[in-house]
Amino acid sequence: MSDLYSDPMATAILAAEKIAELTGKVKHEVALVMGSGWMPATQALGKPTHEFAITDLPGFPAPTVAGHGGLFRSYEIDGANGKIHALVFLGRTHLYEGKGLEPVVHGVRTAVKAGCKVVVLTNACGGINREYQVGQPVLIRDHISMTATSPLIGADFVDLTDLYSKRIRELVKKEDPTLVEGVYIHWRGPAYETPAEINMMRIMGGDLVGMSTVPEAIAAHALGAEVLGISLVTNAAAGVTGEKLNHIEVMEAGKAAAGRMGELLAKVLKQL
Ligand code: 8IG
Repeated sequence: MSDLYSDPMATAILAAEKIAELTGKVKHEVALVMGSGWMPATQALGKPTHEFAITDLPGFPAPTVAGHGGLFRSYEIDGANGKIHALVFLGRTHLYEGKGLEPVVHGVRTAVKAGCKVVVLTNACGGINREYQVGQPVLIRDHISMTATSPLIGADFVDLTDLYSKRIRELVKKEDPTLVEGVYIHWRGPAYETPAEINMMRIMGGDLVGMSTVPEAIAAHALGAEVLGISLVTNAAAGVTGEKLNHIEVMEAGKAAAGRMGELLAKVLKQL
């Protein structure tokens, strides 16, 4: 018996086989991981053909944060080049939950093993860049990891030069020329940053800060998938406005922007 920690790849293959069995679809082509506040955006994708609890699949722990409901859905979407089968994960495991990185990246590994060649990672995050507005989506151009850890183990010296696919970013910007790009900093959390830490991050070249996405991007890329990252700025990062950060307000800002995010996602999927 393999398990997630002793053999993450074998467990991802088991989970992918279970998805094929549950959905009757041998393959999915695209995966979307929906961050907090992005759930309502999935309405723009139409009706899913299937929905299951994520815990129906091998290797997934139950989520621990309110608003991060653990579900996965299968969609059939009309794309420019025929039907696209999309896997959508609602809710994710975060590094700050203390379960290690295996559960954090299990969803994207499962998706790639289920056939997905493109992985779209969405998140809600803090804006370091003073030009960003709350409710604004930003394409992730690159990242800085501040967690001193990696989902990869062993001599897996993966190149990350084009981690956030330039090809897909250009496609998305053609659909929505108002989109800007930024550098996402991964912070373990669960505490938000201090104002001094945000200042440091700005000097380092960070535009966005959050507690997800980076391990999943690395794990998906290491398995050969193309990655698109989209951040929704739901608060100004610590010290930017002088206001304190509040998880409830952050979730509300996500809900308010869901309409625009939904349209954006639908456009993105049609292009892939
Ligand atoms: I939403 O300001 C959200 N997630 N680290 N900092 C970090 N994560 C976040 C923030 C933020 N806002």
